[in-house]
Amino acid sequence: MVQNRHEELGLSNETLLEMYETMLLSRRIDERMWLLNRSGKIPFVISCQGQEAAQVGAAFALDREKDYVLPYYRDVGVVLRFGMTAKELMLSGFAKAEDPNSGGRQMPGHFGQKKNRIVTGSSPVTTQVPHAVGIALAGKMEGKDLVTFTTFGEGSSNQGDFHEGANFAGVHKLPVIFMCENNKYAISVPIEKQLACENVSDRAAGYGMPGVTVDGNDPLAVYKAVKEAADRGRRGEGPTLVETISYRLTPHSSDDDDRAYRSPNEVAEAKSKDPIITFGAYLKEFGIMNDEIEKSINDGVMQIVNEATDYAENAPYAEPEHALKYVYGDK
Ligand SMILES: Cc1ncc(C[n+]2csc(CCOP(=O)(O)OP(=O)(O)O)c2C)c(N)n1
Ligand SMILES: [Mg+2]
Repeated sequence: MVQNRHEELGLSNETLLEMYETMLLSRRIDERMWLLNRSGKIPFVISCQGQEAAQVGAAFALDREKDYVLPYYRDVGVVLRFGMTAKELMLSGFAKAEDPNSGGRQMPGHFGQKKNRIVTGSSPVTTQVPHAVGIALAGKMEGKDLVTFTTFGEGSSNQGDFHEGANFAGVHKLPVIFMCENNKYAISVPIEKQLACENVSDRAAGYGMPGVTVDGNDPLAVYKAVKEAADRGRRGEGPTLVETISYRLTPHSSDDDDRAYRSPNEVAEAKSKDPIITFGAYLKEFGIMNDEIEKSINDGVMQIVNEATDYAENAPYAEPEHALKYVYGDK
C-alpha cells in the first residue's frame, strides 16, 4: 500500500499535476537538446535528467513573487517553475540573440532572468552560494520578507565558497536554503571519493544550522523539506541545508563519455527509479492522473517543445559587434 503524503502537505490535485507537468517538460526539453546536439545543431548540453523531482519539488515550495533563486547549471526544473519558458531555454541552447540569459553569449545552463528573480551565476562551480548569502543579508537589512534558494552539486560542496557562505549565513541567521543535489558523481569522480563524511547534510552541524537528507526522486519529500526550510527562514531562524539524493541519468555533459567510469548496469538500475515514472505511478495510485490525463499532459508538453525548437532554430544570431557590448565602458 502506497502511503498518501500529498494531503498532509496540503497540495491540491491541480498542483500535483502541475508539478508532474513541470518535471515532464524539463525532461522533454533536455531530451530534445541531446537530439539537437547529436545532429550538430546545438553546441552543448548539460542535463537535468534524474534531478527533475528535486528541482520541481523544491521550486514549488518557494514563493515566486518574493524569493530569489540562484540555481546551478542542471536546474531546468527550477527555472521553468520561476517563469523561464521552454522557448527561452531553447534560444539559449541555440545561442541566439533573444536568449534572455546572456543574449547567446554564454553556454547553456548559465541561467539568469531578472524579471523572474533568477540570479545569474558564473562558470566556476559554487560561486552562486555566497551570492545567495549576500542577497539574504540585504533582504534582512532591508526588512524584506524573502528567502534565497541556491543549489549546487555534492562535488561542489567541497569548494570553499560553500563553507564560507554556510558559515556566514549560520552566524548571521540569514534566510538561505542551501540545496545540494547529490547525483553521486562529480564528472567521473564517484561520491565515495568526494566526501569523507556520509552525507553532505552532516556538514550543517558545523555551521549551526539543521541539515536533512531526503530522497531526491520524490518531489513530495523535497517539497516538504524545502517548505520547512523556507518557513524557518521567514521566521528569522536562519538557514537550512537540504541534501537531495538522486542519480545523474546522462553523462556529465554532451562532451563526456560516462562508459569510461561507470557501468551500464549501474545506470540501468538508477533508471528503474526514474522520478518521472515513479511520480506518475504515485499520481495514478491515488486517482489524480489516469491514462487520458497523462496523454493530454504529454501531448501538451511535446507541442511546447516542438514550438520552442522551431522558434529558436529560426531566430537570428546576435550581431557580431554585440560581443563587445557590456565589456568596456563607453568613453
Ligand atoms: C571551480 C571549478 N572547478 C572545476 C570546474 C569544472 N567542473 C564543472 S562541473 C564539475 C563537476 C561538479 O560536480 P557536482 O558538484 O557534483 O555537480 P554535478 O555536475 O554532478 O551536478 C566540475 C569539476 C568548474 N566549473 N569550476
Ligand atoms: Mg554531482
